[in-house]
Amino acid sequence: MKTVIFLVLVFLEETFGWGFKNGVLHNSIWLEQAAGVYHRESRNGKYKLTYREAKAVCEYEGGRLATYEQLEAARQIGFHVCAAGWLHKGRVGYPIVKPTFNCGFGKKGIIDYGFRLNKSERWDTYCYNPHSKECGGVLTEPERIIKSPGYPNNYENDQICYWHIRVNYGQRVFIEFLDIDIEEDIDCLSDYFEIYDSYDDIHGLVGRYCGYELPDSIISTGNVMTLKFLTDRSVSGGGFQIKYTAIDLPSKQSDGANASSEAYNEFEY
Ligand SMILES: *[C@@H]1O[C@H](CO)[C@@H](O)[C@H](O)[C@H]1NC(C)=O
Ligand SMILES: *[C@@H]1O[C@H](CO)[C@@H](O)[C@H](O)[C@H]1NC(C)=O
Ligand SMILES: [Ca+2]
Repeated sequence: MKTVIFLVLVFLEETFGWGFKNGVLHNSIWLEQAAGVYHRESRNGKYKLTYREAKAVCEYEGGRLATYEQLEAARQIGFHVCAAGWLHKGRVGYPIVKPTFNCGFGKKGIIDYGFRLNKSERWDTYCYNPHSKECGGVLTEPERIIKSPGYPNNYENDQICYWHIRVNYGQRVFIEFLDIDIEEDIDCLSDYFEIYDSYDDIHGLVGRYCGYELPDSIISTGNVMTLKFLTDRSVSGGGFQIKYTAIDLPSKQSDGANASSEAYNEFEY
């Protein structure tokens, strides 16, 4: 029974490019890339950003606050997020494609809270960044070495890369770090490399990495993993080199490295 529910939900999610992140229905990175618009919340959780902070979050990733029109254009191609965020000039709203009663008051369109007089109110944010230097790709080989762009030369600033690894169903992904040199700071806020135990950057964050120390190897719970590499405006490094290998290890029990299995737990009601 559980298995059936899981398969159906994953199918729907992949179809619409949506998922739940912190209980919020959220678009996958694939749709966000197509739209050039994406939703961000504070690292401390939902509705924690003032207008000034929201602007900084977008600029930090090389983008800017989305305008109402940009958000609507994204909505037209399916961008849907059930969380109000700051927009250009202090407007607040969120895009609804599929109305429900607990989200968007049953209405479809941009749910518009208008231009806020109080810029100290706390919401999430919507950023626009169509020109991020994208890199990455979809990898289906059983084994491969993934390098940061330009490796072993320094990686570029303002870069965002996603690698989507998909091995045969029933197999799992074994990830080994061969080299890492990413601008180091506490909590890896400037540049970072992230691993998700799922098909997008919404579910199952395994870890965020920066600095020089080689992290432990990781084994996924399923046959997909997503890697994300994000850099800010200044200070670069040699980058990273990792190797993934498809392994025949059908069950989810962990042995050695523990990959998060959050992605799947959510569906086991
Ligand atoms: C503005 O909003 C903040 C956060 O909700 C609140 O603490 C503050 O009192 C508000 N200021 C005014 C003038 O209403
Ligand atoms: C992996 O996680 C499980 C459950 O959270 C825990 O019981 C187990 O000790 C962990 N194993 C390792 C090697 O960390
Ligand atoms: Ca940097």
